[in-house]
Amino acid sequence: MLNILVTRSSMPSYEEYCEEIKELWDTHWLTNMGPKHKQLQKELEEYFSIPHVALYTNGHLALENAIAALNLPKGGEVITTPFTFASTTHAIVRNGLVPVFCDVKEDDYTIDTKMMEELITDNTVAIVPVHVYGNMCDVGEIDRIAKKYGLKVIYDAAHAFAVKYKGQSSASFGDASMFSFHATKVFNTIEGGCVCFKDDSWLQILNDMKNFGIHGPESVEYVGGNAKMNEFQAAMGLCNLRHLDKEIAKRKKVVERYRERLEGVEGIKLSVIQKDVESNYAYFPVVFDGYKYTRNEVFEKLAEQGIGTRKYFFPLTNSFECYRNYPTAGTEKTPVAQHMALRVLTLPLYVDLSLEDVDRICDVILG
Ligand code: T4K
Repeated sequence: MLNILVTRSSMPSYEEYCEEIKELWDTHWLTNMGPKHKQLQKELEEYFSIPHVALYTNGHLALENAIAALNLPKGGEVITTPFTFASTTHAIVRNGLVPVFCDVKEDDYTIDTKMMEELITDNTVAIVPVHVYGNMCDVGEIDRIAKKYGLKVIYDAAHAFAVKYKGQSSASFGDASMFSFHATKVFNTIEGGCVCFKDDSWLQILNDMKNFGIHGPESVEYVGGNAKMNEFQAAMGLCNLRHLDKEIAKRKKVVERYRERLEGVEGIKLSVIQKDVESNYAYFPVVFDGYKYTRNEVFEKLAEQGIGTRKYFFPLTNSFECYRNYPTAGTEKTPVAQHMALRVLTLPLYVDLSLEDVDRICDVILG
């Protein structure tokens, strides 16, 4: 009986983290944009090659704030995908906007730009696409459509840390991109996230909004919340960033072994390797379509052997109970996404998953 979970948080050594947080006992400075926060922000701006990074206590609040910063008219429609984590759709709705669900592509599960234009109405105000599993959306086409119709674009890049398209960081597309630094992500700050953007005017707005809208010592300009990253989170990020390249290389080996074992098996479909994209090997989704076992059977077979997998992303967000009364909801409007959601399973993937364990997982799937 194995005990393999779908992922496992990357962590620095105990000693490295203790060394990083040691000075907090001297300064007693624990949060509110302290020195670790400032340092991580600077290091990430360099890492992403982007003028601005606003750090957050988690990715969800980063996305909510990024959308709020656009100051879009309430009731405006936002084109998005239902093949994502609950967070994406909730962030749109919690901003008083209406999600309009666009279907996804069969080969990489990202939003299908061919279907996008027919969903645009006079009420459309923005597009929130998702670089799902780290696969890049068609950023060129999204940019063209956004410009044609005067729409804002905020990427949910929660899965796309360290991904590059034609050598350019995934952080550099659209009006802004949100990254999640949750414990389960390629790069983590325990919980955490950020918004990356180029427009200098956003800096003050985002920094104010994550700090109760406080603009200056005696001025509150926005109805903000509290979404600041604290110093322990930032310290974890500083440590993890040092090891990231090495870790991604290890993830790559795991993914390559999965591909060696599962590629070409009848009824098993793997995500396409995208042209011009440098992957972060964040997730390993497998679609069981016409295979000798259904997705749910494979899930059970693996679970019986103590191997945890996830049905990311089932159910689709447009089938959530809380969106039942939205006229735009309903999985029948996004048949490809629904087809995938019923058949996809993400297999265990983390830095020190051994190739022997990958083989055992594949043996169970193929057995
Ligand atoms: N947009 C997208 C597209 C997202 O995928 C997410 C988050 C967001 C936005 C929002 O970003 P954040 O606000 O979360 O920063 C997980 C994560 O909680 C969530 O961050 C992530 N997406 C989503 C896809 O997955 P669960 O409920 O599946 O996680 P959980 O707790 O079952 O953990 C999965 C496995 O990870 C465990 O079996 C073991 C391992 N694990 C987990 C934790 C919590 C660890 O090794 N260490 C840990 O501390 O949601």
